[in-house]
Amino acid sequence: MTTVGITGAAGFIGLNLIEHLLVTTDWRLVLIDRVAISSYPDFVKHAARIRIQSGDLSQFEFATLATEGCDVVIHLAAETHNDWSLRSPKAFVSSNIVGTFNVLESARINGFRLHHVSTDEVFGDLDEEEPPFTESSQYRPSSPYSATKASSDMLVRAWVRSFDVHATISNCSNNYGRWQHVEKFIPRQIARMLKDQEPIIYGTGSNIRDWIHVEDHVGAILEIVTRGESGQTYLVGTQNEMTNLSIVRALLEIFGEQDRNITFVEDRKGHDRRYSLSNAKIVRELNWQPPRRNMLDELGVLVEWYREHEAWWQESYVSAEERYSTLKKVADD
Ligand code: TDX
Repeated sequence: MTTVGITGAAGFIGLNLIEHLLVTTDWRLVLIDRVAISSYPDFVKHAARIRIQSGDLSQFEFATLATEGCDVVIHLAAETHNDWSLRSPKAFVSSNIVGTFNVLESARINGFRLHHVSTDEVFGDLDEEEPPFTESSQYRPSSPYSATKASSDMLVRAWVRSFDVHATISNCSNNYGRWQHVEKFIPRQIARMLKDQEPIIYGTGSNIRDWIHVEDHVGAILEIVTRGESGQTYLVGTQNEMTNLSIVRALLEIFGEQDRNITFVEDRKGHDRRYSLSNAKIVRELNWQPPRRNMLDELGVLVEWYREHEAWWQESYVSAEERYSTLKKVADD
């Protein structure tokens, strides 16, 4: 039976991946995260095939110990929020660069295959009329977050070439779906509207993101894990480009509050204008079927999910909003 390690298991993509694997495979799972995972979805009935490893991947000994016995490791663990990276970049270097280095060194010691999950942000941004990024686009990261993810991708490539580590990389566009932290754009706006507060948009709201449902991203990761070729990078996008303002307007419509005010705040520093990814390679080489979901319908489902799971996000919401208000104070000073 295959044993699969998942780093960042308690995070947004991790939880969706675990739920999927528990239902669709008989794989043994090693759930690796700094954050306690036991309070998340009901894993009790699958306990026999789950091992939990709690600790920090920036510690080498923990990384090698946690991944012992794994045939494959799907590396999701990362600090991921651009806004926080502008304020506290050091944590991003530690988690995203040192953490990935330790996972790669563990791959040499423990002999597992690695799939490294990365982001479209490594390529920087695009103007409206430019064609989507491809696997050969130049790396031009804009924020400390994207620079550390770009660095981690480079480490993976070097370890494949220099040490014959078996590894694949995927760069995905913006994800939406269940279990996303309320610090991020869509859940933040949903949480605010559920609390009768105005949505908050950076700048004019004209920035564009290419949105994919997290369950479709999970499907793409598994295609790559099972059929991807070592040393290869695959871009995962759906060409579902939306402006931030159009998403907020869609959410207001779902809430039946088209007339509610929107608060436009000072723009994020270095704010990337547009992301867009070509999925031609993963479609051609792995026969991945780009999903055809209607995002507007999915947003309605998501609003209901966040309404029903307030107990899960309430505490994070309070601390994220507190953190946002201190960012604002720094900007005002
Ligand atoms: O309150 C907000 N208002 C707002 O207008 C927040 C939190 C964000 N925004 C804007 C900034 C972006 O243009 O919404 C857009 C999306 O913001 P985020 O959710 O912070 O995502 P983004 O910066 O696009 O980065 C995301 O995509 C790539 C993820 O956070 C990364 O983890 C992923 O790698």
